[in-house]
Amino acid sequence: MQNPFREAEFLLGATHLDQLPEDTGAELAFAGRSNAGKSSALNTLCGRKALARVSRTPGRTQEINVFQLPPDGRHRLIDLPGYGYAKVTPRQREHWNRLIGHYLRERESLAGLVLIMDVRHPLTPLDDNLLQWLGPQSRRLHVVLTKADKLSRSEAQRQLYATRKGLEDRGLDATLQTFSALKREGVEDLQSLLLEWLKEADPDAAASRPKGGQKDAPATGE
Ligand SMILES: Nc1nc2c(ncn2[C@@H]2O[C@H](COP(=O)(O)OP(=O)(O)OP(=O)(O)O)[C@@H](O)[C@H]2O)c(=O)[nH]1
Ligand SMILES: [Mg+2]
Repeated sequence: MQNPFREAEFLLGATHLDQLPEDTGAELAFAGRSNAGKSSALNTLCGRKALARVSRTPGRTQEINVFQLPPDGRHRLIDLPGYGYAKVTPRQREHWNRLIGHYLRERESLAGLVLIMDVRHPLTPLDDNLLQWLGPQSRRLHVVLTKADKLSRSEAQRQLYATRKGLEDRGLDATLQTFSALKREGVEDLQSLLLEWLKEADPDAAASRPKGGQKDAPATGE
């Protein structure tokens, strides 16, 4: 299958759920602490330098940013606002928390969540907050320990094992990997997993059909 992520396009930034596109198809959301490296991971996934803004100032991505995937936007990538940025008013923080909480609980088309954590600081209390919002309906969860270039290979592996244990202790069924946007490590693993999720979430999707061509007859009627 060709890589749809390379042709992701920015669609809109939403500060309220009602600004999001119609809740159909399949979305893959990226969440994580402010400055964890979400936007960088998204850019690396898509092989683009500046698809999602990368900030030097933490907390820059304050909206739910929506990127549509070819050919028709039925599949989308979502860059959620980072949590845990200290320099915001309690009101703003409350607004973001509610926004992300509602998104995770209510978004029907959310096929899976990619939780981005700094490999040096995985599973902070704020990450736990987010994981609670995911709720018992247990959406697909993939944990990306990024900035792996900041540690030696063996240290990064140790963090990976510790995080896997931490997730198991919380009763969470998640896949996980190390990643580096800087060194472009782990990109293919992330791409193939997310493609798999899209296929599972929406097997009849237009994305897997040749444009304008004959589509395969599904085994069970559409
Ligand atoms: N060394 C290293 N630095 C990284 C990596 N990924 C991101 N960074 C740096 O970490 C900082 C934050 O990256 P962003 O991608 O903007 O993080 P974010 O999670 O989107 O942050 P907010 O949108 O502000 O919440 C930037 O200075 C990046 O250059 C990585 O894999 N390795
Ligand atoms: Mg960002």
